[in-house]
Amino acid sequence: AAQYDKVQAQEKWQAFWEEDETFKPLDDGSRERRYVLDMFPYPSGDLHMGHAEAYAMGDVVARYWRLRGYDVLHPIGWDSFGLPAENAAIRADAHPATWTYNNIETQARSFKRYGLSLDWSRRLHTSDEDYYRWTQWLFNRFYERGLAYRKDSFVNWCPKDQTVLANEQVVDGACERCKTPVTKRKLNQWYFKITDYAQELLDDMSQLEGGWPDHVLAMQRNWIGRSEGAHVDFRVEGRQAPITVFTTRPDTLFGATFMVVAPDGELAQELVTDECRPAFEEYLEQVKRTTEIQRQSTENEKTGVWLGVHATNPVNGEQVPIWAADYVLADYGTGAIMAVPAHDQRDLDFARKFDLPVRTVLDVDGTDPAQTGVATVGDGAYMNSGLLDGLSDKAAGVARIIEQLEADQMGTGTVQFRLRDWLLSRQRFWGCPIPVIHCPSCGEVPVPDDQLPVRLPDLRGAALAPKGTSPLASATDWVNVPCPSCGEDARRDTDTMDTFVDSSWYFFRYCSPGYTEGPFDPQDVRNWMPVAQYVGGVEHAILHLLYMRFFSKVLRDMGLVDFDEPMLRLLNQGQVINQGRAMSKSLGNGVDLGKQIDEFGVDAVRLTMVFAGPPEDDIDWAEMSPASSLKFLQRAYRLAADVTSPLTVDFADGDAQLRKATHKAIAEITTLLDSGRFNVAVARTMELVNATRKTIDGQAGPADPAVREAVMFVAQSLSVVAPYVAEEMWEVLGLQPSVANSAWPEADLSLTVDDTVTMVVQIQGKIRAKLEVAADISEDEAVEMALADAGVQRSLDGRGVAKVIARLPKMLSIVPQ
Ligand code: ANZ
Ligand code: ZN
Repeated sequence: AAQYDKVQAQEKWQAFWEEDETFKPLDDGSRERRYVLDMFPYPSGDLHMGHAEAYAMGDVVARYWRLRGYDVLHPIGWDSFGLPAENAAIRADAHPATWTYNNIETQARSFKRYGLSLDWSRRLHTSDEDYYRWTQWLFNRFYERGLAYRKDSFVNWCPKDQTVLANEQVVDGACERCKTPVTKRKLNQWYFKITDYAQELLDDMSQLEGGWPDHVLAMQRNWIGRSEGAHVDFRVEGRQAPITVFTTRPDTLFGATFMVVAPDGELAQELVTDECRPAFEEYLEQVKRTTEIQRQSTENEKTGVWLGVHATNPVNGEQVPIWAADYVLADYGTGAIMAVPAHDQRDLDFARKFDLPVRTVLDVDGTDPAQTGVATVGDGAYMNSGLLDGLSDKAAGVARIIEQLEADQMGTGTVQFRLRDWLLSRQRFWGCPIPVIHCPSCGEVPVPDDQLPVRLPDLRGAALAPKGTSPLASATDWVNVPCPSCGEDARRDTDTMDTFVDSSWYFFRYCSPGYTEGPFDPQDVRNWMPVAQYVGGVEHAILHLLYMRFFSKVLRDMGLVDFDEPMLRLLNQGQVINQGRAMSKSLGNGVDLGKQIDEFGVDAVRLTMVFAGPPEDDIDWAEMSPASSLKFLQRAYRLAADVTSPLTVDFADGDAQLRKATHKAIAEITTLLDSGRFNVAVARTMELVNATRKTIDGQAGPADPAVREAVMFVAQSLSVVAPYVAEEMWEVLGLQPSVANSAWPEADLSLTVDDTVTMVVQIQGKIRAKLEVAADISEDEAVEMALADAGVQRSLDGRGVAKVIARLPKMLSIVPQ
């Protein structure tokens, strides 16, 4: 029997698609445009099983939409700056570019072999000069808008990588990349002011509901962390300005018996008396050694020191002591809190440890926290609370006290976000240089746009080894430059940008690759964006997806784009695991993608990925059988080889039963692919293959016109998953190449209706209606149809249904109430 030769087919069609530029969009407005985007890869070695799954899913969408007649943009590029390249370069005494671009070439070859429907002409690398030039240009725009600024602060420091980390890159107190426990360091660093957009990043998620997975939206909502509450001012004797605290429970103000400030904030330094300073300094050293996670843990034994000063509680004039303790964070709220031990567990633990007063101001459940050691929270009847006594509802209490504080000018209602500004300075080499020059006279001066890019100097090998300062500082010729504004001797900024900056705008660049007047042509972006489908791993649920949303909003405010949200739909594909666990070197359970492809072919590997389950679910490769996928593909191919009817045949003359199966399959698979249920679509294709085989081997035979119609659709439907075999089938059918250029058929619904039967509807023994219904009608459907009938309605005369007796599909009897 005829066989499809997988290796030969792969080579043949890969060459054809490339030569034909099959996947280059027309971009002329003749068809509706759709942009399908895969998160671009990091060039770490060759492609692996995880890539294979993610890109298979994106390709299903891209190929399907092409068949549906859209002009599809499906680009590829590389996120090619980053630490692994730099570390490899130190080890190999080479330049990071060597490792980077070698890996990119390897991956590019693998992508092509994997049969992805990509437009290679738009390929980009974020480490290319003509890309990072525009990253710097964007930095300048952010700077002009006050959205890029420098400040001194304690930052997360990875002692191993010798670089700062954003909060998002600290996982369980350790460096996300190398797992080394993170410490704190005070540095002057660049930040992007993402907090200006906190409310909008939250609000605009309403535009993403339904298009993005709920759990991703929940994670973003959490990360942004909006809290409603109040700022309350506490006066300190001898100090001009009051200390302002942020609290979500201003209604518990009468129970505030002490204050706590962050030990590593400026306030503590300023407030501490000379007497208390030695103990404080010692405590501060201890705090710097603790990780963020330990600090925030509620389990932790409370620690702290008194600063030697008091403040005045604004509602009752009481003097309360001010402490420094590490459970208060310097960079949340105002870095200072009013402690209400009766109603906040952390404050209560602290009060009991240091013997501070506990005053209950809310009766929640009759218990007394001072006795039980358990803080009571939530709504309760106010007590010892002056103007609040008599109220018993939190919302009312909060509103009442804010009203009073505002009247007395001692506080205001406010909203606080957990989201911090985005720390973007990195003391590493292989990244985009921050385009700023520091001048003794002019201060910080952005490098003028016409002098961009600020190219990386040529450093390699040992020169890149981590020293705690940026490697760029050692390139003195590069560092020392005249000030662009006054000409005096000045120094370049020696930090590079977080690589998440690079990946926050790459999808815009794809719309107009090679554009030289700006990062992108606004008209091209208007044409293609927002992205109709974004595909990538859930590990980016916070970082990348929040940053790129932020960038898009800034670009919108600059007038460069005209939408709020750049990605309308998001698919997080699952992971490929093996024997129940993530693949890892130490477990030795890795599966090599190249070997799988050599053995079973690209189509079988892709089919296995897609058929395994819903795209969002993990795939355990140990439970998969690419061999049976290959067998199925051979079976599908043989259908095409068996067809004997001429090209010009009239399908209308075909076998009715197979036609019905085909058109049912068209209708269902269309709906399934539209709704992202790719695995079920494959299952339906398999059913159609079986039905077609039966017809070929049965009375109708291989010359029946319905067989040709069915096999054509099998090829089209398979082409979104297993493109090589589909092209071979299309060719064997005598059709013009390629199936990727063919038009998705429309289901003829008249062919799919099932046989109908007359159903009699009786009410109290009298026939009230006769309805044409499907032979396999369900009781629910039958009742629904009956109740919709005018005769039945008249007879029921407003009465409900007490009971139905069904002998379907012929008879339905209704007993009214
Ligand atoms: C008094 C109080 C009484 C509080 C009470 C809570 C309960 P969220 O919801 O996370 O915004 N807080 C404020 N700034 C802080 C900081 N920098 N470090 C640690 N804790 C801080 O939490 C806000 C609450 O966390 C604030 O409300 C404050 O404690 C504390 F019965 O103020 B509350
Ligand atoms: Zn100057």
